[in-house]
Amino acid sequence: MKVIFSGIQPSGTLTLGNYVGALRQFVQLQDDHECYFCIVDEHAITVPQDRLKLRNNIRSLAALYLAVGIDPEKSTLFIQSEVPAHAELGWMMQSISYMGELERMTQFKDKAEGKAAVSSALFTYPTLMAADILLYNTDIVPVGDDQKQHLELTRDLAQRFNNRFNDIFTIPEAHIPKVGARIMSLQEPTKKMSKSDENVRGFISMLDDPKTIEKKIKSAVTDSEGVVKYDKENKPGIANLLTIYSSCTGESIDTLEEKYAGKGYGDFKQDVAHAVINLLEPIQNKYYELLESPELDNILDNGMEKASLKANRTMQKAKKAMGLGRVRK
Ligand code: ATP
Ligand code: LTN
Repeated sequence: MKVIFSGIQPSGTLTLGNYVGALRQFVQLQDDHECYFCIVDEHAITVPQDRLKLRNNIRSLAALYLAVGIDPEKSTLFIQSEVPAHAELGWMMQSISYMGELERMTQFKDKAEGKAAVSSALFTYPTLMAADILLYNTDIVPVGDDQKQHLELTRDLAQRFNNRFNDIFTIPEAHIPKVGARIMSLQEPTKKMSKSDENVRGFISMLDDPKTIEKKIKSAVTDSEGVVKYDKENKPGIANLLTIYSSCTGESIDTLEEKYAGKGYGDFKQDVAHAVINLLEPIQNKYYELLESPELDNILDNGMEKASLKANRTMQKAKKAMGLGRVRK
């Protein structure tokens, strides 16, 4: 069975973008793959975090993973910082990566831009991500479009390690959805929808109530043409709403364009809002049931054990290959 690994940062409440670009695929993949899904809290601290908020976000993300349908009988769900091998292999990956290749990462450039204090961890972030993936002999990494570059780097580092030391790591491949790989901000439709956006009207949180969802979609930036047509260049707002609608209901964008031919943006936006609400409501109900339950802790304990077992095995091989530690006499 092929191995799947993916991670999400507990850096805020997940957005519709996270669901469509990442989470939803995870659920589909777990039936016929060995799956590891990780709450990457060590990635979240590459930018300042409030201690209590981070704690809450970690638990909330675990509950959301389960609420969307991750089944702990099929998949291993765990918290990155509870498996120390991640940070350890991350360090080893830093030793084989180059400043130049990390400087090219667009996520770093975007997140560092205009900031007075940028942590060195934000810069080396992709080496930790490579470690996450490589520890599990991962074949496939389901992610949104924005992670493509990090995946390329992970492949380069794995190949470099294998050539330089010993053939230990599987070379992973990215798995990017065809529709919805990049849901855009509702306020600035040329920017990706992001859970850490300062403008909350830019994103739909997976926990937003129906009224809020309606309000956000109604105030989404569009254009003055009044035609519901997919044109990413000239009508990025409408193109984004069409993608959202299509991702929520499964109807193709062509079908939707036909359905709204001759109709205004008002009707269209109302229906987009309903599609989103219908998708999120059952997930939210399940989420609130799970959040405070001890069952959630049991699942995370089990996940930690299962993940550690596999990660530690890879760690031992990697250390030996690099010449770290000692051999008993
Ligand atoms: P942050 O804004 O806090 O950096 P984020 O919202 O970009 O975070 P991540 O935790 O970095 O979310 O991403 C989790 C997964 O969701 C990744 O696979 C990423 O590719 C995917 N993803 C994030 N935003 C979107 C989006 N707007 N559209 C599609 N997929 C997305
Ligand atoms: N870098 C990713 C989150 C992430 C991840 C991973 C995704 C960390 N480790 C391993 C897939 C596999 C992000 O910012 N979305």
